[in-house]
Amino acid sequence: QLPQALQPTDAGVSKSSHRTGMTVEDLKQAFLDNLFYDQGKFPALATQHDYYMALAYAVRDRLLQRWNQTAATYTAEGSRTVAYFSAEFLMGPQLGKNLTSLGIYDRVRDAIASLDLDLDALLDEEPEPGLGNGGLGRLAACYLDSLATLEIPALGYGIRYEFGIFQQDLQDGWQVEKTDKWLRLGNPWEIKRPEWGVEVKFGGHTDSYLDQDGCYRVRWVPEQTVMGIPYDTPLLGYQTATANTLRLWTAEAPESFNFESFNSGDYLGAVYEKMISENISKVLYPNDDSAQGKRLRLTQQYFFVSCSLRDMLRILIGQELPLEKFHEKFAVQLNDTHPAIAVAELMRLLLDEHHLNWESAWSITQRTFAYTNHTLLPEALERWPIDLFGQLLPRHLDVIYEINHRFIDEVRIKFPGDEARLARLSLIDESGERYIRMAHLACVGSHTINGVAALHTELLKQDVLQDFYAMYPHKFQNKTNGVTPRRFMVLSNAKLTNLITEKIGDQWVKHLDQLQQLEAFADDPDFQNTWREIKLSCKRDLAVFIQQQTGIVVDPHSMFDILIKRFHEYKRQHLDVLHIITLYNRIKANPDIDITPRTFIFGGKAAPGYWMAKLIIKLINSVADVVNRDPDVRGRLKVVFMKNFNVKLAQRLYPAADLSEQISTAGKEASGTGNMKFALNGALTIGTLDGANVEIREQVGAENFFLFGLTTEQVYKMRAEGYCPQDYYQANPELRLALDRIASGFFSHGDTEVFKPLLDGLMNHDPYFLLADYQSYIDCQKEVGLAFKDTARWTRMSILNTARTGTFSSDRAIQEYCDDIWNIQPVKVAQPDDVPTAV
Ligand code: NTF
Repeated sequence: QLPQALQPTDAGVSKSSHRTGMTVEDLKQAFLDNLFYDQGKFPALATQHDYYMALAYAVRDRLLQRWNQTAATYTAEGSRTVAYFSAEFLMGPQLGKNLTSLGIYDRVRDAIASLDLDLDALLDEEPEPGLGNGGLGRLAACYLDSLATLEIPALGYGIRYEFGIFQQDLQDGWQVEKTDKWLRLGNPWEIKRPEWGVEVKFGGHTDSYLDQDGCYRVRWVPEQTVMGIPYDTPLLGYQTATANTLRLWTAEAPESFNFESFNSGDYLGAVYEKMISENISKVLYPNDDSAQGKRLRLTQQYFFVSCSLRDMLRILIGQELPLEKFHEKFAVQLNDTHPAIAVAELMRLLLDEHHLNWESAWSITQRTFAYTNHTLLPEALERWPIDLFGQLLPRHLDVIYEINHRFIDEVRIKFPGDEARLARLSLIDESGERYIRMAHLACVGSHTINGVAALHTELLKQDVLQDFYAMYPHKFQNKTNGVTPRRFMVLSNAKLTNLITEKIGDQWVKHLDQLQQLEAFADDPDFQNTWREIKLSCKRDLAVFIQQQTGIVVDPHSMFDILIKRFHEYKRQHLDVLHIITLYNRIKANPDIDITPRTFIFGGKAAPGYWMAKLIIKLINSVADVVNRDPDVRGRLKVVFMKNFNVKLAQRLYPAADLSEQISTAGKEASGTGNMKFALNGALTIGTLDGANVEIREQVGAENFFLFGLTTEQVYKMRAEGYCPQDYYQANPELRLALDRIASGFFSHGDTEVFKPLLDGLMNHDPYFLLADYQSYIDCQKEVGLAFKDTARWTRMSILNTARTGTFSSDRAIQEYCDDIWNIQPVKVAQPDDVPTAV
């Protein structure tokens, strides 16, 4: 019990206005103080980065007040808490986001301007924390924003990778990877908490013993120990006092030196252990949608999961709650199978370290976890070779065998005599080399399993997880993804935000359904004009940026046709390329042809080992070279590849888009979230009936969505009946010409070899049905071109897209998780009294 004087969270804290105050004068003073006292610089020596840091610390001071207040409230109330376990959090830059959340963006701009500095330039200094690959990591970040905004007690748990997703460069049109040294100049948003470090063990063997009570127990005798050190980042909700925590773990050696080696004169040997330990959190695996069974990857997963569960036990015990209440205190969401080892680790902790019996431990475990699946691709389902797993986590292997044993008994009762089913459901794949199936562990160990879009959840039930659906139908739910309007509208599209707020007030930012009120203005010529002017102005901004970055001049009046996402064959970036080549060929054959001018913009990274995806990037750049240089198509076609697509760049692209390309093969994209960000910003979609496209189309209306392509059913049928891409090639002269042009070396300085693997793949297998969907796509694009010329119609469609996509807010998604999966309520945190009401 603390003495009374130390009870308040801000006890003894200086309340002087430059530390917490929100006036322009306070903010300016705080900035100058930080420059002097934290950066140790005066203006003549300070770099732009020093200015950024000084400002970031000034903003962090304001967050800290709310953060401590939040922690104190949660502690006092013993609040039920969501723990979001994710190997990836693609947070994006924090400064602008925090200014928006605090409601001080304009004031800070003024404060900075009064010192003859430019806020945009300082915002640009922030390195991107790229701790994720793509959709899955960005979804986690949107969800943390909604959790704080909805005032739900939550912790994000993950890994503080020293190197995030690689920086993509281009050389001769090929992707080249560079390490991402995001921490080089320091990270002002995090606070290291070494006092909450935990030990994590690996390797060794298990043995058994009888304890004092004569109970048979298993002991894990590990071989290696590393320390997990937490770094905390505050996450402030939008104009609330709730600041939740993102807690990311760094691996350190327990001792900097191995003194035995040190004393024997083996200096290098002495630091070896430190080096090996620190490798664990060194780098993010750059693969999205593929699992490779690498030892370091399993080590990373176990490392952060073990640290996090131990941290949660510390919190539980600190609040004097019994272990039996673990699942009442915490709801854990497993973001895909990456943290699924948590099921075995919590069992181990409860059994071996806290001596609960199996039944109690299992009941707590199952009531703690829920599992989200994010992919239908078979190659992305994680499996670990038994040998590797057993070497690293011998005790967990025992626990998994026991879980499996009991689970298989359950299956036998429900489906007597069905041996084939047992083999399919088993946590161990025994069809060849033996593997542990992490999705199966997650399904058995969780109370709820969800997909991320309606179609995806149906396909999980019918296909990928059909045996689990037969076993546990009550566990399955759908939770369609969502995106945060704070980052992807308020922060990134200030112009549209202001227009919308003028028309319908500012409540839509937290209640995105209210965008519906914009429908009333969809045909209002004045509103339409303003809407168009804003889009044009965003396009102008982007055009300037494109010229700076690439040297390519683009016309803001042309249609901005954008495809940005990770590179993968199923996402079919090369189908877009076939459209570009088709238009190009048409113009070459008929120079006077009437074609709606377009600027094709691409962005996205390919996994470094995914050779075909890299070849598609090369193809885009090769086609761009020819098209952009050809005077015959000038003013009609431009092709731009923006390198190093990340959250920062995304924020420039969504507001400037006319057309959003969502063209994956039906049945392959789990949901997509870029599709939602585009529609929210008034872009129209050309897309297949895949992932959340289906629901976007339902919401915006079929007449405001450009649909093409095979349905999932048709794709399945065609695959079953035998699909022959050659037939399409033979029958379609335009398709043939497009493919032949690539093959002839026309886009590759006469080199007929470079794109051969890509073309051979398309002609002979085409597993993603590009050739089958080609004509439908081309026809649909023609419609798009015509619609764009009818500006009033296009503008109306654009307004309706924004107006009708409110349901794709991550607030809606998180509310559903709270109600249907986590059973958790908001907790009100008091606003600090000295905050002037937000502007
Ligand atoms: C991605 N999955 C899916 O490919 C997207 O369709 C989906 O929108 C996001 O998850 C978020 O749910 C992955 O990134 C992964 F890693 F699971 F393959």
